[in-house]
Amino acid sequence: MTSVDHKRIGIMYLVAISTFFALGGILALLVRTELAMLGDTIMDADTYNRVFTMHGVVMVFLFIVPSIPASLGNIIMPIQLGAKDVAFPKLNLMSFYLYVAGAFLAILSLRTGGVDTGWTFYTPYSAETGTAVIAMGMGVFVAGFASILTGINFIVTIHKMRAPGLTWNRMPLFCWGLYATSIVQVLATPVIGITMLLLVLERTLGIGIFDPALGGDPVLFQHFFWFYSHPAVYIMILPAFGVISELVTTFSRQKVYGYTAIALSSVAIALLGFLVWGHHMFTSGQSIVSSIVFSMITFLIGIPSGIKIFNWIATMYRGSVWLVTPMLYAISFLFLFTIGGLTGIMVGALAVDIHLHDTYFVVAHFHYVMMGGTVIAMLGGLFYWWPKFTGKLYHEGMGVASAVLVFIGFNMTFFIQFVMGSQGMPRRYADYPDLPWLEPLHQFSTIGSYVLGLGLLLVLFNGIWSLFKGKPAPGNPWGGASLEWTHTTSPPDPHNFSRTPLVTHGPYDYYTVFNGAGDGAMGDGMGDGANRPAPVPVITEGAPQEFDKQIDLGTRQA
Ligand code: HEM
Ligand SMILES: [Cu+2]
Repeated sequence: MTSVDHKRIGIMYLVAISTFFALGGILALLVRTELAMLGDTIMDADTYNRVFTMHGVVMVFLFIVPSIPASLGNIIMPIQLGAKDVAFPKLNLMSFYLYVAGAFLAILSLRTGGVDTGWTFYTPYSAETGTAVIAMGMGVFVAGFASILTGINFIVTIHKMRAPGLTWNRMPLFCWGLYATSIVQVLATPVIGITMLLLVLERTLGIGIFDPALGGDPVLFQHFFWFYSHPAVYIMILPAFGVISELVTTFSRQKVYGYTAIALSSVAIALLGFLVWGHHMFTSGQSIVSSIVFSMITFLIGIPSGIKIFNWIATMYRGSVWLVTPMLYAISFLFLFTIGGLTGIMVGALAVDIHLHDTYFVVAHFHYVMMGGTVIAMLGGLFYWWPKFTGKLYHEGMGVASAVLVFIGFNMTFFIQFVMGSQGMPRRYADYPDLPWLEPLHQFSTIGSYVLGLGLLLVLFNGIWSLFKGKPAPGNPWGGASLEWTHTTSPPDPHNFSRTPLVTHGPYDYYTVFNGAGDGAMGDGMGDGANRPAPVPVITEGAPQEFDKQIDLGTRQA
């Protein structure tokens, strides 16, 4: 628990994050169960408010913001860069404990019954309610430091710790995703920190910044909040884009199509993301001109996002697609994130949002992005890198079953919510006495959430199974070409590499890696997957040793 090894810290994060995901998931199932029937099903409206708030806060601040970067990013990114560790290992450990401290404060709020403001903490209500806003606000404040420090650490690591020869345009796209994320973490997180502090000061000292009676402005809170929280949705999704880029190329056995476009579109999204916060405030009374401008800039973000989707599909085009668990998750992501993204454009359209604001349409939209996007990508990445950092193979059959259950359960739960939202089902309501015809739709959604929960349990079970019963993993079970596959054992040594690798080719240059000196035959990234040796089948015996020999440690070192 005091190790400064990035892999150990990443695993500690993974355990902590998974715990909060489970807690948030249980709360979600309680919320869904309450909605399954008209009237009070298992809780009253007051309890309901606290439960969905805790679900939202736990999922956003304790799970999804740290999720991919702090766990998979910490474990894998330094290895992909050919580094021994991150730039500031001790700071990395400190981030982890700050995160734990923040989580502790947030959980402390449960002692007095939690918070009932929604995860957005809007004033004036949050300045007045009797619930534990102060403990929760301070929890978010402290956890924010963990996020900022991780961001700084990753930026410096990427600038300073790349192995010789690993130029910017040879950097794996996962690192590019994390780099763009880190920029947002460092620039945006201080804003939410200060906002939470101001809210606490407003409650304790009555400083009059949000309270109109004291000369403040409650809408100012919304501006502050979304100035962080819109960029924060890119903290959530950019790492996922990075993971998907890795999965799509490895399992299509093709060089990634449009490397530069994918890398730079992440940075473009990170920067544009700072200019659109007002699309959350179309109905807040902000001026029509601002609303129109915010709406237009929101459409712009669709461009770099679309570029990525097209490039991933082009990477798969004429590749020999290998449908193992991580790739099933990656393909799920392409479907689900596209739905999430396109409905985002819909609610970004000013006139449409006036109608859909604060309905289940929005709930469905953000779950398609956060769960269908980030969570699914994280699961894919987890299965992909699991053999690498645990040294054990997972169970492929169970993996496939989980991917299928999660996909079906997720769509059952959330697709129907688009329908309910457009028919007027408001969000954050415990009951819907005026919309009785929605009851069967709600029930369908609730059953879907149980299916989804079952799929997720299967993932957990697979992990436990693998740790005890899984076969030892070879160094490169998937035939990847980036450093974590070609130059380290599974799991890697404490210092990752026996010698600092010298990098002479790009991260997806399969031809060079597997067929000796490159003659550029893989150059166009179209349809030449056959040039790569068949990777090792995951679960069956045999082949690993054979395959490992070719890419044995050191043979590609200069
Ligand atoms: C097991 C899967 C999940 C289910 C069944 C689920 C279900 C729900 C439900 C029923 C609500 C209440 C909607 C309302 O009345 O406003 C909700 C809200 C929310 N969920 Fe989830 N959710 C799940 C996963 C997630 C994940 C993975 C995230 C993010 C990482 C997330 C983030 C949120 C947020 C931010 C809210 C808004 C809370 C608020 O209104 O303050 N959920 N979810
Ligand atoms: Cu936004």
